[in-house]
Amino acid sequence: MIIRLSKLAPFVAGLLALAACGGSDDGSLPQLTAARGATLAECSALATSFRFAATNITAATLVPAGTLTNAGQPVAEHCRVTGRMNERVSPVDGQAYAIGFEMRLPRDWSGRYLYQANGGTDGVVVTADGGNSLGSGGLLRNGLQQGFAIISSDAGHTSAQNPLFGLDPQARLDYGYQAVGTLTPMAKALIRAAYGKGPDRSYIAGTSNGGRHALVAAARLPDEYDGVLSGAPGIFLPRASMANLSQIKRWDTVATTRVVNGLPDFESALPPPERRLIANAILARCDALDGLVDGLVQDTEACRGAFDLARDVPTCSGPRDGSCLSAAQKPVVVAAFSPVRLASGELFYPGFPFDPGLSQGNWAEWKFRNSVRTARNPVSVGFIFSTPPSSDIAMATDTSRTAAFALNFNLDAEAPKLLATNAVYTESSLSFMAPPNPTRLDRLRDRGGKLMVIHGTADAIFSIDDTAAWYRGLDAANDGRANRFARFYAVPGMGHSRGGPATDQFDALTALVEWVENGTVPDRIIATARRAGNPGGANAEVPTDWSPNRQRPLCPYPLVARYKGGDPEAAASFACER
Ligand SMILES: [Ca+2]
Repeated sequence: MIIRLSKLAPFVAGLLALAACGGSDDGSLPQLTAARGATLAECSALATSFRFAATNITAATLVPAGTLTNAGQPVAEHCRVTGRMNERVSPVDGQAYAIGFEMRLPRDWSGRYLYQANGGTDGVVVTADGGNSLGSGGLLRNGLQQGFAIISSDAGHTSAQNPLFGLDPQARLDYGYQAVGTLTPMAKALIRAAYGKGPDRSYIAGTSNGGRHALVAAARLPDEYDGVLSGAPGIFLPRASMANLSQIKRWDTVATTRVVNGLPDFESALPPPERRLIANAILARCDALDGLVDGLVQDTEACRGAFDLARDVPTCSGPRDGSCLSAAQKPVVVAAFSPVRLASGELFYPGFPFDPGLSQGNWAEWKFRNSVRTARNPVSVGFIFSTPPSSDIAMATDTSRTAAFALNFNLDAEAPKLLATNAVYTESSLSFMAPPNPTRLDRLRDRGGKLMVIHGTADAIFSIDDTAAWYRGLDAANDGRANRFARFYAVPGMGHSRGGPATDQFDALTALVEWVENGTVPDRIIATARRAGNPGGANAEVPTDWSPNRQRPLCPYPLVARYKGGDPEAAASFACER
């Protein structure tokens, strides 16, 4: 069939008109203007002069230059304001709750506001310095040093209330998303009071649970934030916790020691020598696939087809001695990297790609200890993510009970509790923890906002495959052009948020600001390995045969850093390609 151009003309004209008024049909999106700086006008007076609904300012103090330092450099003079919002007594558990926060307001301000989203189960007002809590290891310049006005909060409960705050329905919602929504307008008003103008540009950044907070804000608060930086996001965090717990029983079948220093510990199921054995077998098959044998597997996708644990790791004919895996161990390890499914066959949580970063200590921390010894997973699942919450209150303080919870964990019986509600807990944990419609970020996109997600390939708790699946969904929802406003970068070898045999030092926040405010597309982020002498602090897991400051580009998914020749330690020797 031939359609005459003249018949299409009105349609084409309509498209052009749409594009001209900021529509997305030609691929262009609005360009936000750059922030303009200002100087702090008020500090100590804010303690009494600043008024905001449901807000109690407890102190406002000038912090002299050099009181804080980062990477050996002083942080300049700034104002620290502390306070609480929504002070209340829970009608459910009788506890006093509030959303505690601090803001740090630099004397010389860039005009930018940063919500520093914190990790774990929150409960701590981490210093609002925009430092390593944003993700990356050893940031050379933190957010305060870059001139951001920064807020940090406990997300609505104290560390003493961890994890039993999950018994209070409002504290659950604050932890999930409402604390960010409550604090944001107050933070902007406080900035206005301190500088005489509100922020020109607003950012939210964090890693792990903080990366989750950031992604949730991208979906729930697209008008409040111009730039979102999400590290190692637990997009579906409660599922990741349950998936991890569902493996413990299987690990136990090959553990040789079950108690270490008086506490439950299953790391003997796959101790460091055996993880190094696997890492070396992965490297033997996959290191060269990116063009350079350098201890890094950039082409994770190709490695899936190239590496076969059953075939490539020797099977022990005698006792386990670090040179082999037992016939019983191999299927347990394979299962730990495979998708977790319910008995019905429904996918519950994706698997994990094989990456040599499993040799690191952080991998064991998340794979084994947080499900038993530190009790993080059992108590989060039991008290915060399940409806109704566990009635075994003793589990909050007794690691023998959390170990028992993990060893007896029945995924099919527990999974429905993530979606359950009742008269007291009216919102399910997947609803309050995950971004609603996580692939529909149209509002953020259409107003010129930008999103960057960074994830370690060897993350042992939040799977990079989950993040990749989310990004593919986002791309599909954007007709294959999500990269106009959202990019996702893998960090090969890196564990959860930082660490591992990896180039884990990178300033993604500056790249985000450049993209949001200047339209500089972050086609690559330069990342550095932290050997001894790095001013941000050394990473002991960087192999000694790497140059002290090895650099690699972090490439936007699905591109891979491929070696093109030249200095093998320099980022410029690599191209981001398919
Ligand atoms: Ca390589």
